[in-house]
Amino acid sequence: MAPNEQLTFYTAEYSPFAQRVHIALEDVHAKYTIHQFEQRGGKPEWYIEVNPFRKIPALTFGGPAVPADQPSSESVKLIESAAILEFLADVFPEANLLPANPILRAKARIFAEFYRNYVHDEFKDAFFLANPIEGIVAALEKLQRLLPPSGFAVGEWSIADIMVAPFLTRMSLFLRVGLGAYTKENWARLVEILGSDKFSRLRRYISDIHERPSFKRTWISDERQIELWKEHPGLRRKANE
Ligand SMILES: N[C@@H](CCC(=O)N[C@@H](CS)C(=O)NCC(=O)O)C(=O)O
Repeated sequence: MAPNEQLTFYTAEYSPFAQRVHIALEDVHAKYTIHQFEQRGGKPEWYIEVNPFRKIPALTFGGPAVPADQPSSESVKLIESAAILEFLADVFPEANLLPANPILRAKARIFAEFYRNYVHDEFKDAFFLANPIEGIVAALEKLQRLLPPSGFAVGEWSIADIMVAPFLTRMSLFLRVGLGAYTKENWARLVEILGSDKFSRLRRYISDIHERPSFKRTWISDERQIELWKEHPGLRRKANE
């Protein structure tokens, strides 16, 4: 399969799932066209041809070069960020987004699965639903345990890190500026716990993510992130704090 086929990436500025794909596109040095949706929800009718669920991210691969809002029936339509990352790792093997060693490959997928199955919902529950913070603290502690003493999830940067990067960095940002549905008291506790020595390895990991060129290139500014996420009804602090 030729890595130089046409690629069109459908995204929106705020989207962490889409940022996963954006990071990988940068890591593999792909040539791609970006189609950016301006707001959450309300995708146009033509987009059903690309993603029947009208979600972002999506990628079209191959077929003729056409305007992004007139997708060709000849291109392959790819959806679901985790599957797209695997696809890009396969099509651009020289980028080493998945290690060659089968044990490390399995570990990369385990890390990603762990995040998906045990951390993601705790993040949403604590930050968007104001659930008790113990869940996210315990989940992050376990995620931290999966990390090697230094470096990325399986040593070198891989799809494991790309899967978690947009979420852990948003979590840090939200905490830094107090954006979340949690009460002020729970916010302060969370800041204290995650700032303690116990979480120094996770903090180092998040700061290493921030330093990755592909991450930097795909992260809109902190100010813009805050502006976009402030609009999210779930992140507003409950009145009865
Ligand atoms: N499981 C999907 C989740 C995609 C998803 O939920 N995308 C959100 C944006 S982060 C979305 O498209 N929401 C509807 C919208 O923005 O119109 C994936 O991994 O790609």
